[in-house]
Amino acid sequence: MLRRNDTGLFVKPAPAVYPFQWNWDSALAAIGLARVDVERGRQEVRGLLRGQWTDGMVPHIVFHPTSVDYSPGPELWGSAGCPGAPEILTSGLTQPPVLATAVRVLHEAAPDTGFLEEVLPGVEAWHAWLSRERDFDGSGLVAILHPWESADNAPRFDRALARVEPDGGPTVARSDRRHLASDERPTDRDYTRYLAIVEALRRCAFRPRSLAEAPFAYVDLTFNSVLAAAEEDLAWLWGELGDRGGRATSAAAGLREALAGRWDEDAVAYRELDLHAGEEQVAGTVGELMPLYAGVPDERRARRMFDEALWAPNRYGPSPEAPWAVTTVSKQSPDFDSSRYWRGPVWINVNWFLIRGLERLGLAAEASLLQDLTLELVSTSGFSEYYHPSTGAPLGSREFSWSAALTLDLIDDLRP
Ligand code: 2M8
Repeated sequence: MLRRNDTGLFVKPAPAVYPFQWNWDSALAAIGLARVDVERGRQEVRGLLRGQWTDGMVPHIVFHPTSVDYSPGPELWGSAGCPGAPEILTSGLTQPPVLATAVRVLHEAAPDTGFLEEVLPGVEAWHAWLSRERDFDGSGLVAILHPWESADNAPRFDRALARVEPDGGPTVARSDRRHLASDERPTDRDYTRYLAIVEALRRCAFRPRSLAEAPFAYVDLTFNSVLAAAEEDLAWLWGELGDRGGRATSAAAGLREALAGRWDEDAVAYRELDLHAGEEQVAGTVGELMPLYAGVPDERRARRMFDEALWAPNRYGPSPEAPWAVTTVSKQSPDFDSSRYWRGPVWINVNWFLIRGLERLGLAAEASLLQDLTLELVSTSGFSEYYHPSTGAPLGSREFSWSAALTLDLIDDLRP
């Protein structure tokens, strides 16, 4: 299936809906490719870095020249007119930085210091850019400037998004509508605001000097947890080249400490922050458990998070009415929706992050429970973009690359 989605230049996230190179999709694809074709995995990393901007940002979409019908496409971004953008057209946003982790997995599968010398400076520049450009409140945590930089229409963004003035955004046709059921996708109401944010950011070439130029700014814990783990992996990779990786080592420690400071004892979750509202919140989405992936809680706290949140039937865990876990939104939340995109369905990448986090914190039995359930889900319903938590039915696009790639990674653990 990954081979079918392989254009030769990059692996498409899915056959028709997402025909270009998306950032974290590619990194997650490379993690799976490390199990079957390491050189092809390295190509994925190289392809993504072709889209890097001179200031370090690795964009969320690289529009490799292919003749496909996708909207909103490169014209929405106008990257060619932005200082520091590469020759190849890209979006002006970024995405959770899984790349360093992918490079580490590739290197562990087949060590190649030549490859590290080639790609680590780019990864380093991206991470440095994130802390330089996106730490708006000096907390050590970075902000996303658009829901497209994380889990698009997750309810945690609703309030911040509602504040965005929808007028002024361009009107574009949505190609997703031609391929997928509209009740499984973000609404038009959300979409007009997504476009209005792009329009506002485009006015400053996607480099707001202050929050006043960014209509949406959110300290997302999925993004920050992925970054914390990636900084640690980057420091390890520099070590393979005999370098101390000083910036990455201290960034990893700083991020972990800042994440730890977001713990909410009553909610048994970590708090996120809408920077324009200035209020930390627990909104009942799985992002609040993601610091598990970065090894933030100690074993005791991680166990509590597992028992009282992640695996709790009334929150994210399996229940008689919804046996497939983990849900992306707590079942207690009034916003829980079993079919709509990031508002409830089960996603394989989320499960994979949590499995790896539980393992690193010493919760091997708990990690296995989630791993078994995840593998059962893909064997029952195939490699879909997301899944209905009650029926396990495939939702969104079929033949979704990261679902297949991460399955390859998970089954590799089962080899004797
Ligand atoms: C989704 O995002 C795109 C826009 O970038 C969309 O909604 O059309 C998200 O799930 C995102 O996380 C993912 O990287 C992308 C491609 O799979 O699709």
